[in-house]
Amino acid sequence: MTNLFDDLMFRGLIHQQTDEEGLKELLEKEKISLYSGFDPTADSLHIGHLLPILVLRRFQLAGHRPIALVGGATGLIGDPSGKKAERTLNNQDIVEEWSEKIKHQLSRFLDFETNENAAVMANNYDWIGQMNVIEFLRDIGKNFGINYMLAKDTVSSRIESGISYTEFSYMILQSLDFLNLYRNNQCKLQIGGSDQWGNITSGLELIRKSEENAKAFGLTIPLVTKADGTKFGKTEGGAVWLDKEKTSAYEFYQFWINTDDRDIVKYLKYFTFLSKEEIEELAEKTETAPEKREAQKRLAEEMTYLVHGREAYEQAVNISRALFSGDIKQLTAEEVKVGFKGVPSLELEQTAELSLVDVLVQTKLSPSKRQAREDITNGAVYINGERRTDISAILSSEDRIEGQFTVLRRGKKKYFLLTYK
Ligand code: 383
Repeated sequence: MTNLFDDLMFRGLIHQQTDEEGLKELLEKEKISLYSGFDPTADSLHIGHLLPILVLRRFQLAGHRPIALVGGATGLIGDPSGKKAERTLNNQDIVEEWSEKIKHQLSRFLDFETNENAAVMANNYDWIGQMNVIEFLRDIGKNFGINYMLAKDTVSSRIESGISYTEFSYMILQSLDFLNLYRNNQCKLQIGGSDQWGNITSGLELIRKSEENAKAFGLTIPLVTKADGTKFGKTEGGAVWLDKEKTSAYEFYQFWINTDDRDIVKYLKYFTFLSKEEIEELAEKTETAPEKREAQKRLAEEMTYLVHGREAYEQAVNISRALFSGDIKQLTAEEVKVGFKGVPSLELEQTAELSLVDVLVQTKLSPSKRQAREDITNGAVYINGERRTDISAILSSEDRIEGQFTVLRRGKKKYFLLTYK
């Protein structure tokens, strides 16, 4: 296997480092512990969290020990990094519930069983939750000069618009985590997105002031950008979540399939564990036969497989194929539900026996009965992917997939879903 550092370089995964030479030397010399933190600000992680998680995994595959930290305490405070406005505070019991979910999600990506360098899960509530104010201000606060804190981007950018003492203090808590993990887990490196640079370096500052001859490091990962200038990880439906109840495996698969040719090589390097050779081969295919979208298919496969597993990946491919070819009949009811999420729908009585003409009008697929008849005779109307040309057709139970859905289509892409009570 290639050297970890060279691999990270090749993939473009390093944005800033506090001491490049020093870290390179350290990684060659010994296996280290490193950490990255995730605040429970929602009930699921999203695609924006993937890069640091996967970098932790890259370190683990190279023999180092990753520590995944859930911010049970910091999630109660709110990181101002990258935020233009003050966050609203979430209730304690909600944050606790979200912490558990996020812990569970994180655990999928790292190996907690392996002998030598098993991953560690940490929650900063364990050491911050019980800390008292006097201890906090005397032992920790004394190490932070106000000028130093005010000079941080995350604070200085908010002086005008306003920042509470609560969010202002956030960096102290994250610094305390680093010091704590440095002392108790021999953790020598913290990684994070580029938005975390300020918090990471203030942690190093605290370690330097608190420990004699301390040597610790910080490394940030670039912000994922898109060639078209829009924000990465957002679709019309909002964020792309890692929880498949929030973003189905099919939607997740589609997200990656839709990657722009101009971004594809970068994303293959960032997100997959494919080798340099495999990536170069896919880059070549994008050059010579972009219409085949081989690289996009491979990226979507790798990612869906990694996040949702084999079965979900196969289901996503099956749905995509059926929607592309129009062969809806071969889908299961579950697949129809997932594949047609967001498509307009209507719930009918179990006993409903409606004429196709009436249904077309009722669902507004056709503007009038006359037009509906014309659409049918013209061959523009499909039921579960099969063309229907009989204007006197009645929709019966045979037109229901597993008794639950009927997929109507008019023309090339106007879909409507009928469900039954
Ligand atoms: C808390 C306590 C620590 C170390 C880190 C934290 C969390 C950190 C933060 N991170 C973001 C988050 O939680 O807010 N203060 O949503 C995101 N991260 C990672 C990465 C990223 C950052 O979880 O850039 C994207 O995913 O660092 O925005 O002791």
